[in-house]
Amino acid sequence: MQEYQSLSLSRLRSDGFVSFSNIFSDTEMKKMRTQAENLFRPEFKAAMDDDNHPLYGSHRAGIFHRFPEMRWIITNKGMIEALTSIAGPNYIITPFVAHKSFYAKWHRDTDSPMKAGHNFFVPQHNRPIQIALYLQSNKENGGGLDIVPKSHFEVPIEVELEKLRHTTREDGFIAYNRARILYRFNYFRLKQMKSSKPVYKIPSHAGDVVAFDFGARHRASPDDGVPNSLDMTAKVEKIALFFSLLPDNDGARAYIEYLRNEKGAGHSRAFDNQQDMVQLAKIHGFQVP
Ligand SMILES: O=C(O)CCC(=O)C(=O)O
Repeated sequence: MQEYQSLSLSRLRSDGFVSFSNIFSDTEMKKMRTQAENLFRPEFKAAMDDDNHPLYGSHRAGIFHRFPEMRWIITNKGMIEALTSIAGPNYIITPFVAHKSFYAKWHRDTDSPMKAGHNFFVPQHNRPIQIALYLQSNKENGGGLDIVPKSHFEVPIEVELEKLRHTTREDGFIAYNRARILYRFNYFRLKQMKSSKPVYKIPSHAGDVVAFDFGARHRASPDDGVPNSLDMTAKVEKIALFFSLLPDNDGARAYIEYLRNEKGAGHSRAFDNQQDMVQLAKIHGFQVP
């Protein structure tokens, strides 16, 4: 029997991203923005956070674990419906991070685990989904995301190339030369796949929820330095809330192990098994690790 897919899940699977409009009202967004700005006050900076980092801007980790007054965002009915439509019931969410003035360059979120030798994310249904709440519109000074639609289909080839890259002469003459030929073949296949894919700037507004496949090539829409209007004070500081959404499957378990033991091990340990969060999630039909 064919698996049932919501329209949103079909879009995510085929384009590598989907955007949910107006999940939060203007009033809710005002509240969210005030709360988020508040997080960046110096007294709320913990050892795991950054302020004005030259590459990463400012960020606050694990905000729903640390700041209970913001948990209304993850228990919002529209938010739960949107996340369920793409990750199914009993989905899992990892701790949220709040970013301020952070403009990530082109990358895939599968890059780090892939370079560490993992491939749990190769079947698309096992791949984590990145969720972004941008607290401003994506305008000239970049308040949202640029993405290359369908670039998530490149992931299996990227993984294959990474594997082949590690074949050395010590693996024997045949294995080494086979790897060289396959490497070239896959390299050109990937180049061809990449050649005809234009960049799309997702036209999100405050209140929307943007979801994208971990394997999609993306960056923060850049700040081109042009103010949004003649009023120079109109430039709104970029704030985004990010977290990963995992369907309740083997891919999720592998990713959580990877977070616990490797990437961000300190962060995930700090928020692991926090009972009030575990209970809150359970009441609302989802999970936190
Ligand atoms: O802040 C953004 O808009 C992009 C952030 C990003 O790409 C990431 O955290 O992976």
